[in-house]
Amino acid sequence: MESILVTGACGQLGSELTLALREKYGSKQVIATDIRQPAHCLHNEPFELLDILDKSQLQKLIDKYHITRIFHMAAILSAKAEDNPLLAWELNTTGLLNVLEVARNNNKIKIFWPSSIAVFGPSTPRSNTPQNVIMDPDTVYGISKLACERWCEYYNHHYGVDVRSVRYPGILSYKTDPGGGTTDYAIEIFHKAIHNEPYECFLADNCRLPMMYIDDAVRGTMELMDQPAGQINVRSSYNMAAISFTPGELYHAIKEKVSSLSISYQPDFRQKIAASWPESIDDTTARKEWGWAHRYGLEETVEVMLEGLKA
Ligand code: AKB
Repeated sequence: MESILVTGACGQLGSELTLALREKYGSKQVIATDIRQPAHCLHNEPFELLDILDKSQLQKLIDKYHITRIFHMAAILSAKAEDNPLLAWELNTTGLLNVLEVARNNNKIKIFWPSSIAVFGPSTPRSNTPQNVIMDPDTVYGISKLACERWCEYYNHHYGVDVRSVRYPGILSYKTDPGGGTTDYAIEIFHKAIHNEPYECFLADNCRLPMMYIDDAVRGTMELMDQPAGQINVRSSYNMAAISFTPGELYHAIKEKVSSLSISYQPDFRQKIAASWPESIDDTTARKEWGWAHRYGLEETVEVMLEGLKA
């Protein structure tokens, strides 16, 4: 019987991942943790407060609940990380190292840790970016994610820790707000659309980025964790793709359903971050090794986002 701990369980991905894990394994088997319990958190018990920098508290929870899997989702995202680079580095890297260390001392624990398309940088080929390629991220978030990928591989190769990871693109969801990412525009625009308000986009009209609907991201994450260990050859992080679009294309796709929507463009510092990331991702390795396949195209994503927000 699995006993699962989720860090960052009140965040955008953590919330819906916790709900999906509870659906599959039963509520009591999934311990949601976060540094605070915000009012909008999607789930209740069992919940424990956890600052991921507090390794002894993490160890206490592992012992208390006999944890067998950790989904370590707590992180500071790309745009927010630029406000406080040292805090972002500390939280993103030491947080993961604490999780890897508890797993090193308990070989029953399997870990999921999310990387990001932010590991790529200005010198990376931007179109159909391969699994293995030059990586020179120039954001603190990207630097921390790349360092963490190296740590994951190190702990797997040197200590046999069963850690698995994907490089998430921007994630679209309607149940919980995103928390300070560069791809957040793709959610904000839906909120404006359903309130019949104009949208001022902080990225340029033609800034193409890889994106994914949250149900695909959650399902893919759970599928990766269910594979036999021998099938997982990439222990840094897998490229994982679904759709790619620009703000202009997303605007037109939404406008087909909400004709009142209007948009203007005021690119800010996030445009420079986005311009250093890939436009599209080659995820052949994930598709071959563990059968990753997305289900939501742009049209389906627009439909489900609008319906969800209206409801
Ligand atoms: C962000 O924009 O920071 C995240 C990501 C792509 O990792 N959504």
